[in-house]
Amino acid sequence: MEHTFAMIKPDAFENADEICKIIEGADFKIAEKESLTLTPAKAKSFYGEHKDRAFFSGLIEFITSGTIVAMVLEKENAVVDWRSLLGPTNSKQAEEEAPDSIRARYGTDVQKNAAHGSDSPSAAEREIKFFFPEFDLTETHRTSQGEEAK
Ligand code: DAT
Ligand code: MG
Repeated sequence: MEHTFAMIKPDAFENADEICKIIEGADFKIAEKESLTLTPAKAKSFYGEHKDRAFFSGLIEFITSGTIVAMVLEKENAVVDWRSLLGPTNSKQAEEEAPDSIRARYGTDVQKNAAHGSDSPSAAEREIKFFFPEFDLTETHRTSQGEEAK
């Protein structure tokens, strides 16, 4: 079973319960879930790959501006399927190309885009460990009936 990292961003925190229902309705198991506010240092580390981009300081300011929900999602093809449910990075583009996507429904533009998803299995592993260092990626956290595995 594959895992990916998902984060509901501050602009969509008020819609977190609704977004979680969409996630579970798309057959993901939410294996971990924690609400927190990122410090600037932690945000810079998480988004380190973008540190030289012009939008970096705005991104850090935005992502630290309120509560986020960090989650581990479990599903076959979790990485690709969560990116697909998210939609394109820019919520304006998402509204055109993927109107049912989470970024179309809950985001606003290229910065305030409601949620994050790991872009590869290796990024998923890094990002899951960043927020949930104890998480066991080798374990399946649900049975085929959708029940909690012990
Ligand atoms: P994604 O979140 O789809 O993986 P990314 O990794 O390229 O996109 O960028 C990380 C985040 O940075 C993205 O969710 C929103 C912000 N961002 C990306 N491109 C931007 C831009 N041109 N202007 C402002 N913010 C941007
Ligand atoms: Mg990315």
